[in-house]
Amino acid sequence: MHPTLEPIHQRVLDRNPGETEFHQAVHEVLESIGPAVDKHPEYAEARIVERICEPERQIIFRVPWEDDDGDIHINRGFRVEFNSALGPFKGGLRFHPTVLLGTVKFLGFEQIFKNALTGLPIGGGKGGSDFDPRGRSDREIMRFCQSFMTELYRHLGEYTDVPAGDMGVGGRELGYLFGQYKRITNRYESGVLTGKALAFGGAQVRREATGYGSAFFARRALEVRGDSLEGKDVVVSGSGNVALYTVEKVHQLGGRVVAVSDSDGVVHDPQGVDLELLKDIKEVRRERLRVYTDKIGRAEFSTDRSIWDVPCQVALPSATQNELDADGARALLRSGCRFVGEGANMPTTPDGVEVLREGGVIFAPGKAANAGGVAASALEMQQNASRDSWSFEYSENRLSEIMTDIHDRCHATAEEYGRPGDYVAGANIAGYARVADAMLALGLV
Ligand code: NDP
Ligand code: 2IT
Repeated sequence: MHPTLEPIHQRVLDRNPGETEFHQAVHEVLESIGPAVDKHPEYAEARIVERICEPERQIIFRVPWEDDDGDIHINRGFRVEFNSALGPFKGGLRFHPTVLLGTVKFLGFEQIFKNALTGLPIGGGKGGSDFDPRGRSDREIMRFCQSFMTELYRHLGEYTDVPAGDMGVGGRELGYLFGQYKRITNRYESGVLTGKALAFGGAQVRREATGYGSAFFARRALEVRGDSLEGKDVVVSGSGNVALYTVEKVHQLGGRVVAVSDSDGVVHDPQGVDLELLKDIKEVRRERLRVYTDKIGRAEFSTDRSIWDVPCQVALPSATQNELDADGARALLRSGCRFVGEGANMPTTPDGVEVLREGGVIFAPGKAANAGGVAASALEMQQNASRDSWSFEYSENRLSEIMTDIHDRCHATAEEYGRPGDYVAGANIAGYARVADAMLALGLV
């Protein structure tokens, strides 16, 4: 780490005890922006790094709700409004039992740089709750979302803070959240949430965007090296929103996804997973992945096998943070994997990244590779602001161009700062410089 950043890093650790995921995300960024520190003394003078590491505002609140049996539950809600130099705070909501303040801060911190990389006018934020949606009825989900929004609405606005989905939050949840926001505020403010269903102000391709974008990034990274996804065996962890639409686009681009997973285990289907069946299981029936083998006899479901042991040339971790560690990375190296692109946020551990880097694997960090979701959210905001709606084809083309731009900017920035091929350095420096320039221009706020 650059010597001037070390005390700043230490102060972040001391002031935010126990927030290990936040520490990990900050370390990764500070470790790689050293070359920008030398080139831009004006950033240090304005204390840009210190300011970026401190959220503008953090909201923590009680979320009481009643289940179908009349029992009362108390969850904790969060919204961390991290940085609004480039636009309104923007980032998803995660509903998952593991969510702590440090989880939301890691995601919000990543979001600042990711959103800057899109080149669109969006700041960074994140929110969520330790609510566990698994096994809950639609009515329970609705009551939880209504209670959550009854506090959160006062902090939101299309020019202030614009949430979207993340793990455990999709079109259904955003509908209940929007309904409650509209009821409390008496405003049909479409642009206050993105990822909405098409039935009420949503945009074409937002649902598909993170997965499609991740596949587009992989296509571009291979293309600049004279390679493609054509004929490649691909492993995609998870089977949620990001994973499903990654599978869809990889298949359209000529690759074959041979394994997907959920938190119970791994499906290995060497002939290529059946996407329609997966969508039916996960999106329509909301069932567990293990039922896949009821219909597809040739596939195997395993609870003790690591997905990274499935041989592949491309791996797209798209489930959750720290799911790909050094052992997983070594397994990928053994099977000849050439490219790892993070569909999820921070799915690779620092040790895992190190193994991949030493092994010569092309590695694309989440803040670049999964930026398609939030980019499509910004396009949804544009459409809502102009009361317009674009076609699927037009929206997908915009997304594809944005992903190519993000790739090329990360690639060029890495070269410019003496780290050719290092997308981590390229993404962090390019995102950081964009935010830093805006913060300088806005004065000490
Ligand atoms: P979903 O809730 O739709 O899906 C999450 C998937 O990951 C599920 O299949 C889930 O399985 C699986 N999973 C969760 N924890 C584990 C675990 N410990 N081991 C194995 N599998 C696990 O979420 P998304 O697809 O929306 O999000 C996935 C990742 O992508 C997250 O890191 C998110 O932050 C990131 N992301 C999402 C974007 C979006 O637009 N949705 C945009 C950019 C990034 P199970 O059902 O068993 O829990
Ligand atoms: O991690 C992410 O980029 C998201 N969950 C999407 C955020 C958004 O506002 O669309």
